[in-house]
Amino acid sequence: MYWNKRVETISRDELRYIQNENLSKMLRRIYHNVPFYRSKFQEMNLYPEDIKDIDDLSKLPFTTKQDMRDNYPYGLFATDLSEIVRLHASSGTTGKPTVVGYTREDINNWAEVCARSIVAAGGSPSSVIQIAYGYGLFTGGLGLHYGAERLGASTIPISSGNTDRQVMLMKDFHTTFLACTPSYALYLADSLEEHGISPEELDLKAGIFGAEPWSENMRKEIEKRLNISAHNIYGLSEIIGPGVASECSCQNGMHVWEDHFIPEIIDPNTLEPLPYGSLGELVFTSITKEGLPLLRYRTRDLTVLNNGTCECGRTHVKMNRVMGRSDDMIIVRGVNVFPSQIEDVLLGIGEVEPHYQLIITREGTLDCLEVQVEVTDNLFSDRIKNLESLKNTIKSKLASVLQINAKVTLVESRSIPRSEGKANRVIDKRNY
Ligand code: DLL
Repeated sequence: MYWNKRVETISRDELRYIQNENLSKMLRRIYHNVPFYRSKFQEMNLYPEDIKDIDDLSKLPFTTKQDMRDNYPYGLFATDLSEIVRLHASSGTTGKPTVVGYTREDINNWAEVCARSIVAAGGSPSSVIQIAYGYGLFTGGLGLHYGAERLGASTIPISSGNTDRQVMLMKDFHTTFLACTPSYALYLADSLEEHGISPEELDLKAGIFGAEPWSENMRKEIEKRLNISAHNIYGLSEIIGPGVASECSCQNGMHVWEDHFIPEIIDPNTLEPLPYGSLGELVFTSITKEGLPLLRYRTRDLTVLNNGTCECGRTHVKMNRVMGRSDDMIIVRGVNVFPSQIEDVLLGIGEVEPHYQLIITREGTLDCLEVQVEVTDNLFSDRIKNLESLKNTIKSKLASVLQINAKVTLVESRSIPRSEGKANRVIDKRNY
């Protein structure tokens, strides 16, 4: 089953023609409308007309999260704010979030790629789709919501959390298709078990899970415990949100919807493009975006692109599951966290030393983040009451910046191991 058979099974030659056309249009748009890109082109003595083929992409400059930060909030938008109908945001590296904007046409294209992704994973117009990704500034909920509605499925916008209610609705509304993070899928499985509901009593058949790394073993567990087929879906706010790439029934890699997003793999150190089959950093150029088209955006996600044929008939290249990051971003309960954001909060509070460690564990199926931070000798020997109040201040500041609750442990000065090189601030004990 396809959502858009013509495009999903298009010949590589025709696809390339469309990509070249759209790339030219996109380059003209950013050159004329985004001063940041115009000056980059000028520095390199380049004009949009110099780039005639996607093979020439490697001549063009990259865009990074730092560029988004430097141009906060709207500096990289290629349209007037009056054309923007939606804003979303994801974690920035420090206090300010990364802001993304969509025109009506962008929302339209986003619904299209999400509909393709849901159908590739086994959804159909007769599906009952429970969307348990967060709604709000996070792109997961609303992105897939529009895709599910575009498909004509019965869409349940339940958002994340409130697990008892999720379980009740899943049973009573005869949910057939689940969309949430893979760790939440396992949490729901636990909850079903607690309620004494076996997966056979449900109508669930398939699901799309993403927004955080997961493994083949985790897939097996989700499939067994929920009695469904579990599919990987990838995306990032800067490029559009969920629906950049998604898995078909072959379950061995995610088709990148290449008529909208051109993927490249580069060596994160030399920044040189690498051939298909090599492990490296994924880079995207969004060629149809109007609101915020990005040129060679460095995702920092490490993976492999494969251009072999796929049994499902789709011709778009496949990316392997994300194997790591080329920066220090971690994902806790589906929320992106940069250690630098935590450092920013800690140093802003004073009274604590600039020595901290983040310990991530999995309790049952849920991620837990513990922030251990050294406090000054004076304070440590101080009254418990003061320590408690400092701990609470840190906790609530972290919650407002990160949108997740972290456990805060105050430790004695010099008790966190020092490193001679790059400080190892993150200890990830999760077993994916
Ligand atoms: O996580 C968009 C999304 C929502 C994707 C729902 C899939 C489903 P951001 O919050 O901007 O956007 O985070 C993007 O999350 O660069 C990856 O590091 C990670 N990520 C997303 N999908 C996957 C996946 C959404 N399937 C960042 N596997 C990306 C591993 C993923 N990591």
